[in-house]
Amino acid sequence: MRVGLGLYRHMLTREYYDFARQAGCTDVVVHLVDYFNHGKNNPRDNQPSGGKYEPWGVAGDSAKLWTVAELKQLRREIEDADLKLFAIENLDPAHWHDILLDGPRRAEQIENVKTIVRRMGEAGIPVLGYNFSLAGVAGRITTPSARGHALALGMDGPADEEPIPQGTIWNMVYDQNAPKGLLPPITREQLWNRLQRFLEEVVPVAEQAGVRIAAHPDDPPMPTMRAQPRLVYQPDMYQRLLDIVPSRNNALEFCVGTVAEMTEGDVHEAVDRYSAQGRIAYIHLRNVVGKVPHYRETFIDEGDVDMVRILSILHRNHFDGVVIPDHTPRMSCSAPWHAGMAHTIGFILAVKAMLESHSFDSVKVKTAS
Ligand SMILES: [Mn+2]
Repeated sequence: MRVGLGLYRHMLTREYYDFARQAGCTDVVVHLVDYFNHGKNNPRDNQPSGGKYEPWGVAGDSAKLWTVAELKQLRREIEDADLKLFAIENLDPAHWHDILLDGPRRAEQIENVKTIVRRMGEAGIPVLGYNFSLAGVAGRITTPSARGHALALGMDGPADEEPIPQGTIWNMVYDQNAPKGLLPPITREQLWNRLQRFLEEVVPVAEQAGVRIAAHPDDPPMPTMRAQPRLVYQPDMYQRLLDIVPSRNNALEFCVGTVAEMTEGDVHEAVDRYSAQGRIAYIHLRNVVGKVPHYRETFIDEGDVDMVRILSILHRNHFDGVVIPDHTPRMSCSAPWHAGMAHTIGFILAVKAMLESHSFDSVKVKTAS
């Protein structure tokens, strides 16, 4: 198990790399999509939040894919700071909206994704995280509900009143000139079929390129959001995704907070089940109180999830990927994002040190049961 930090696009600078290294990380997971582009209600000093139904921002340039030279340069800059570039998280809606929507540009956009995967392989970046979701992350609210009245995200009731408008997908606007109107609703099986076709076409290319594509579950894990179905909103549904193409390269970006918010199953058992199969590429770690549609994000060391147990299960199952903090509540200081991340990383490193230390064998025996 290695410990990393997730960095948004505007954080891909030496200052943030040094911060990650100083906090004790060996790896980084980078976002190349600028979620904050023209986002009215989505400040850059926070995780992308948006309003309950407001998109995060405007998607990128559909004609411009990330080049091998750009990816290699990024990798070099990160390695210069003594870190590894472990993963790129999320595809740009501009590059694959019609794969999600089964739209007229689907064939062209499947080629986009294959090209991105091949280029990542050439640049030596081992993992691509993605989120096969129409509504994406919507319906959340911010309240001072974490310890010490820290501002944290949460949810209070379903989010189906406002369907997705045309030109918007996965929290982002990909077509600012789209005709007025709403996205027509589809069935859950139609959406599974779109995912299946995507995996059947892309995973063989990922295998050739030596890249793992890794799925985030639906966050928040509601059966529907904005009047559209969702795919992975209970722990068992991850298995269906994995079984579509049984390959190490068809993997998971396992989000502990999201799985803990699911109404069925148990997050500790799910971590055990999927890490034992060797199918988790990397982990988002965050704690939470409650389950959908009523939950609150919390600091790592409070909340419903037993983080020592999660990390000990990963250790016992020889998880060889990266654990990164997901989101944290905003700490009261001039650098709330940094403080939250450093606090979470410190906690993870302490548990990791304990698990790897021979002086704590008795603790290991106890937690491994
Ligand atoms: Mn997550």
